[in-house]
Formats: sequence, C-alpha cells, structure tokens
Amino acid sequence: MGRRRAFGALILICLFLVPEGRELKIKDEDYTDIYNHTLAVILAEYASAVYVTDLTELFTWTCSRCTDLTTSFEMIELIVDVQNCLQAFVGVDHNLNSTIIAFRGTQEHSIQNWIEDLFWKQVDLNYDDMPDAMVHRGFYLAYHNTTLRPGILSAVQRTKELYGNLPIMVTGHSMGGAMASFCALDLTVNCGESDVQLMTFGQPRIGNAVFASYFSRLLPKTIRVTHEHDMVPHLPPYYSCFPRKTYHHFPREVWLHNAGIGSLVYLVDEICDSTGEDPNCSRSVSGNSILDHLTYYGIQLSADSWGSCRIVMDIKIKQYHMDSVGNIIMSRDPSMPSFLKLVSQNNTGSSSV
Ligand SMILES: *[C@@H]1O[C@H](CO)[C@@H](O)[C@H](O)[C@H]1NC(C)=O
Ligand SMILES: *[C@@H]1O[C@H](CO)[C@@H](O)[C@H](O)[C@H]1NC(C)=O
Ligand SMILES: *[C@@H]1O[C@H](CO)[C@@H](O)[C@H](O)[C@H]1NC(C)=O
Ligand SMILES: *[C@@H]1O[C@H](CO)[C@@H](O)[C@H](O)[C@H]1NC(C)=O
Ligand SMILES: CC(=O)N[C@H]1CO[C@H](CO)[C@@H](O)[C@@H]1O
Repeated sequence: MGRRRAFGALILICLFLVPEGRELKIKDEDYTDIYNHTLAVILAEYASAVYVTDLTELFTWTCSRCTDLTTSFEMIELIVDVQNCLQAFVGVDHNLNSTIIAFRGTQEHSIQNWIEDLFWKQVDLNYDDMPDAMVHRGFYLAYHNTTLRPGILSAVQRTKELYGNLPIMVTGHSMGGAMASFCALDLTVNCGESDVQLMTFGQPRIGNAVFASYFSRLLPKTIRVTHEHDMVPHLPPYYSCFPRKTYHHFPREVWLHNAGIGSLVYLVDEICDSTGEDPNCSRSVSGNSILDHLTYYGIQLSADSWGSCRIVMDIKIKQYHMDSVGNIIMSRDPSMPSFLKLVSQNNTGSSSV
C-alpha cells in the first residue's frame, strides 16, 4: 500500500511539473481501408459470445449470442482455464473464410475492483527479443503461462489441417483484448503466421512506447476500438514524463462516440491517428464510465451472469479433456461428425463443475 501511495505521489508530481514528454511517432500511412464497420460488428459479436457461461450452448454454437452475423461459425476448440478463470475459443467463420480466436474478459466478482486495480499495474516485464520493450507481467502471463496458449496453438494447427492457411482474426474485450493482443503477436512472431488481424474492444494499455512501436510494425492490421467515456482504455494511466516506464497504446484506435447536437446526434466511428495516443480521440474526454465499457455497437460485452467463475456444462459431453488441475478443453473431432449434432439435440441436463 505504501509503495502504491509513493508511486501515486510521484506520478502526481510528474503530471504537474512535466506536461510535455516524448511521444511515439509512427510514419503516417493510410490505414482507413483496414477499418471496416461491418467486420467490427461481427468481431464484437464473437467477443460477446465468448462470455457465455453455458459451455454446451457455446460449444455447439446454440447460445442466444451465437446468432445474427456469426451463424456461419464452426467451433474447433473451446478452452477454459478453470484455475485462472479464463475462457477462449478457436473456430472458423465460413462467411469470412477466416480463423476466429476470441478471448473472454475478466469474470471477477466486481468489474469495479478490477478497473481500480488497473491504476496500479506497472510495466514490469521485458518482452522477449525486443530490446527496451516492456509489458505488464499479469496480462502477459494470462496468455503465455496458462492453458490458453497451448490450447489455441494446437487448435490453429488443427484448423490448418482442415481448411488450409486461412487468415486469422483475433478479438477480445477488456482483459480479453489484452490477451488477444499477446496472442496475435505470438502467432506472428513465434509461429510465423503472416496474415493476422487484431481487433479489440475497450482494452487496457499493455506495454510501453517501445513495445507499441514493435507491435504496430509487426501487426499493421490492428484496430483498437474504444467507446465514448469507457474507463478501461485510459488505464493503466499514460504519463508522458516516464517514456520508458509508462504505458503507451499501440495504434490504430477507432473511437466510437456521439457527435452533433440536439436531435442531430449521430454515432461516429472516428479513425484516429497513427500514434496510438491520439489526443483527439478517447483521450480528449475523461474515462469515467463503466457502462460505456460494457456496450460496443449496442452489443453487450460482459458476462451473461456475473459472480464466480461458474461453469455450466452438459454432463453428456464426454469428449472434453480435463487436465490434472481441472482445466477443460473441448475439441471438435473431425473424425466424429455426429458429435455436435448429438450434443445439440441433448443439451438439457446441465451441471456445475
Ligand atoms: C467489410 O466487411 C464485410 C464482412 O467481411 C464485407 O462483406 C464487406 O465487403 C467489407 N467492406 C469493405 C468496404 O471492404
Ligand atoms: C507460471 O504458472 C505457474 C503455475 O501455474 C507458476 O508456478 C509459475 O511461477 C508461473 N511462471 C511465471 C513466470 O510466473
Ligand atoms: C478460403 O481461403 C482459402 C485460403 O486462402 C482458399 O484456399 C479457399 O479457396 C477459400 N475458400 C472460399 C470459400 O473462399
Ligand atoms: C486536434 O484537435 C485540435 C483542437 O481541437 C486541432 O487543432 C488539431 O488540429 C486536431 N488534431 C488532429 C490531428 O486532428
Ligand atoms: C442423438 C441422440 O443421442 N439422441 C438422444 C437424446 O436423448 C434422448 C432421450 O434422452 C435419446 O432417446 C436420444 O437417442
């Protein structure tokens, strides 16, 4: 607690004394052809579906959030890290002809507490093979040191065996956006994937300016959507006076906000500059809303039931694999085409694990 307060005081002093600092500059290119509103809405629907707690409905793609624009989705693997309360899935969208990877955001008792904690997260880990690039250890480990990474990489491999080299789209909301970012980078840097697109919604900052610079070079097709006064993209805070230690967003932000006045208010998808920290986008307003964090494009991006890391699953699903610490991996086995049908016809009896 004392360390926190001291750090807070240092930051306050810094904010008052040194208003100007080093800003990341990235060569301006025309990225406007990369942001596609329709695609963003589709990916937001995936980011919403991954919050579903009923694993049977999610795995068989029969949940109420699994309709609308995502009906051509085929689930390949659903991964639940029970110990760390994390959830992600890998599958193929046959309309987009792309592999989709989606990460769930935090499922803690109180989103408020989670957001308050974000204030104190420091960049404290050097990213491998990127001199001076630093990230937040907790976000990094949530992807790299849990069941998620091996589950996702093996599912991506299986998808290749089934459908060839499809483009990969990685998405997630909030903390899920942070994990999606590390996953997209991992696929590019460590797995040699050349066509990875990242789209996140309301994600926090995850690394420093050097990291953001590497990130934008390696993943130019990245869109980081923010919404009105959503608090989370403002956190952990950005302090222009600690260039090495402070957090810095990677580009490209797209800020959803209302423009116009009176009865002429309309929603704008504002495509921001290539610095990652465009002062005229979400940074032009104060991040003071949790409600704005939970809805993007009118789509609910939060758990369908809050509370503990509850798992609801059809007891008839025998094909899932549970490891020694109780993590669950549900895989579609291509040699058993009837499996999905069987489960979806008999998905009445749910049980809690
Ligand atoms: C945007 O994405 C949708 C869905 O993939 C696609 O149908 C549409 O053609 C795209 N629009 C543009 C302008 O690229
Ligand atoms: C990775 O997780 C394991 C337990 O899940 C833990 O013992 C280990 O310390 C973690 N590694 C790091 C670098 O934190
Ligand atoms: C999907 O993409 C793959 C790889 O790019 C390609 O071989 C295949 O023909 C595409 N399928 C459709 C239906 O467009
Ligand atoms: C940002 O806004 C300021 C004032 O509102 C304006 O002068 C400036 O040109 C804007 N910058 C960009 C990059 O749009
Ligand atoms: C496909 C399948 O296994 N369907 C079963 C669903 O459950 C009913 C009764 O519980 C069985 O009669 C079906 O065979």
